[in-house]
Amino acid sequence: MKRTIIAILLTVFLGQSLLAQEMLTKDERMAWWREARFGMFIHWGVYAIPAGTWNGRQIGNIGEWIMNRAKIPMMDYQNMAKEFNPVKYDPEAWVKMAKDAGMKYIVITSKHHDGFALFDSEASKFNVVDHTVYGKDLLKPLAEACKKHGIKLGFYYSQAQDWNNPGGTAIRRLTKEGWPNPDSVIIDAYTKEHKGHWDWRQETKTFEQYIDDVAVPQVRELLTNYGDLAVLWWDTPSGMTDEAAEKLQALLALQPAIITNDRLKRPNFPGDHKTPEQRIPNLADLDGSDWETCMTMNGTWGYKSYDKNYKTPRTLIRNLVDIASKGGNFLLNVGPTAEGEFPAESIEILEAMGKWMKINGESVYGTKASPWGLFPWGRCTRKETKNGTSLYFSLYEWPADGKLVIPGLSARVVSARLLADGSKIKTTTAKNGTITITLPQNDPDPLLTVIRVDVRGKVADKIAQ
Ligand code: FHN
Repeated sequence: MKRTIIAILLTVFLGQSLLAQEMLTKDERMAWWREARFGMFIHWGVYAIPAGTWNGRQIGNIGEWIMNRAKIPMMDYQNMAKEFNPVKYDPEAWVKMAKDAGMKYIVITSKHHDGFALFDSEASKFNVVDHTVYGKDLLKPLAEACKKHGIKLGFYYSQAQDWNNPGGTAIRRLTKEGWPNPDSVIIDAYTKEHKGHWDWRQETKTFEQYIDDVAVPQVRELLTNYGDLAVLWWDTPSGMTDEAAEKLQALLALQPAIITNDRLKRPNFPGDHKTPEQRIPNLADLDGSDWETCMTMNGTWGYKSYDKNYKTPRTLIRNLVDIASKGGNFLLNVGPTAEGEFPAESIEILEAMGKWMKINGESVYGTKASPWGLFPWGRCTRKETKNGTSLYFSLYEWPADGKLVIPGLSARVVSARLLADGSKIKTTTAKNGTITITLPQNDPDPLLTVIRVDVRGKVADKIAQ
C-alpha cells in the first residue's frame, strides 16, 4: 500500500516536472546563461592529494587523470582517498571569489572520472561522506552559498567514464609518458585488451549495471537533493549507449529549467550548448548554436602542485572578450587544493579579472556577437538599449595613428566614451556611414581598453567590413 502511494506521488510529481519542462522554451531556459557570459568551472576531487605526483614521480598530463595515467590500482587509489580532509574548505569564500571576478555561475565536478563523489550518495560508497575522514557533503554548503549570493550552480558529472565504480568505462591514453611502473608495456597490452581498464576489479560489473546502479541513482540524487540546479555538465561520452543516455536524460525532468551540454552521447543527444575545450572557435566554425569555451588557467583542470604555467589576466580578459564578441560563454577553471583552497595564482587572476569586469563588465554581460566579425585591432560586442544600440569596441592594440575606422554603420552616433574613466571620445561620421573614432594619446588600461559608442536604432546583425 505504502509503495503504491509513493509510486503514485512520484508519477504525479514527475508528470508535473515534465509538463513544466515542456512549458519552458529553450530560449527561456537559456536566457540567464546568455546574459551571464562568464562562469567558473571547478575541478575538485581526491586527485588534489597526490597533486600530480605518485610514488615520487611527476605524472604527465592533467592532474585529475593521475589514476589513469599512472595506472594506479583501485585499492591504492581508494586508500589514498580516505585521507581527503579539506579542512580549509570555505564554500562561501569560493562563491564570493567567483562573484567578485564577475562570474555568474559555477559548475563543479560532483563526480569526475575517478568515480569519487563530492556528495553523500546511497549509490556508491566511494563518496566524501562514507569514504573520507572529512565525512561531510561538500556540495550542500556550496549550493547554500550560491543561493545566498545569487550565483547559479551547475554540476559536472562523468556519466560513462568511471575508474572506481566497476562497469564504468576508461579511455585508454595512448602515450606511456608518466607511467611510473617499469611494467608499463605489459600494462599497456592489458589495457588495450581490456578497453582501457588496468585493474580486473574495474570489470566486475557490466556497463549497464554501472549505469543502473551508480550513474542513474547518483544523477537523481544530484537533481533532487541540492535545490534548483542551473546546469548539468556531462563529460566524455565514450562507451555510452542510447539506452543509457535516455535514462539519464529522462531524469532532467526533475529540474525543468536545467541546461545541459552536448557531451551526454554523440551525436543524437545535442543538449543545449556546445563545449569547445581549451580553444576559442573561429567565426567560420560557428553555426548559430549556443556554445561555451571551457579553459584552464594553467595546464591542468585538477590541482597539480608544480604546474605554474598560468595565463596572464590580460590573456584571459582578451579571451573573455573574444568569446563574447563571437556570441559564446567562457567557463574558466579553478583546481582547488586537497585542503580546500584556491591556488594563490588563481586568486590573483580572479581578482584582476574582477577589477576589470567592475569597470568593463557591461561590454560582456548580455551582449550579442559583433556585426563586423573580427577587427585586426580588437573586438566588438553590442547590446540593444531602450533607444538604440550600445557598441563596445575593445582594443587589443592601440592604433599608431590614434584612429579607429568603423565601416558601414548607417545609424547616428549619440555618444562615445571610454569605459575606463568615462571620458568622452570624438567621432566623425562620413556620408557612407564610416565612423572614425579619435582616441586619446595613451591607452588608459594596459589590460584592455573598451570604448562604448551609443547609436540610434538597431544595428544590423551583419555588416560588411
Ligand atoms: O577528461 C576530461 C578532463 O579531465 C576535464 O574534465 C575536461 C573538462 O572539459 N573534460 C574531459 C576532457 O574532454
